[in-house]
Amino acid sequence: MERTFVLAKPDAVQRGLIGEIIKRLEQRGLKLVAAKFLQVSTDLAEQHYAIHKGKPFYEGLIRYICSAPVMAMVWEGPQAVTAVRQTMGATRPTEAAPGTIRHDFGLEVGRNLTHASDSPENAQAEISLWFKPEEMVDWKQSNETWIS
Ligand code: RTP
Ligand code: MG
Repeated sequence: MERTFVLAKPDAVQRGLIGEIIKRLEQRGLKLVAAKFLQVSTDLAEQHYAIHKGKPFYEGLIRYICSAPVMAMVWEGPQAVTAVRQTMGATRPTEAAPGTIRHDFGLEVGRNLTHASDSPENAQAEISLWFKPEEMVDWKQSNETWIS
């Protein structure tokens, strides 16, 4: 089992798409193991996007992530990193495949609705940056009990 870090970015929150994003990840078969709704500080945004410091879009990206609340989540499943990035689609919504979140709800790379970790190593680092160990919920998903 693998875990990955996911953000519903400020545009997703403002547009009322948190539920849609969660719905698609649930339908994919992934399991939610942590979630919190928060206003991101500049400090947290800069740590999260440290890899992009110096790029032309960096300043705008930090302003975007801090511009409204976000929903931060950890999802678990087999190859969760790859699976979530497939469901999100390509970074540029105009290059994302139909049926992906970024395609179905957007057009602008600077308003692309979601973030998802791009490797298991980065997922671990991002999970520890955004969540305390005690905020992770250890639970068993039992379809037999809930679907009959
Ligand atoms: P993310 O980190 O948010 O999951 O997105 P990603 O891996 O698909 O894309 P990445 O290359 O890591 O870029 C991070 C975020 O920066 C914004 N961006 N803007 N204006 C631009 O050319 C540009 N390029 C990237 C996007 O919000 C992207 O998700
Ligand atoms: Mg990225």
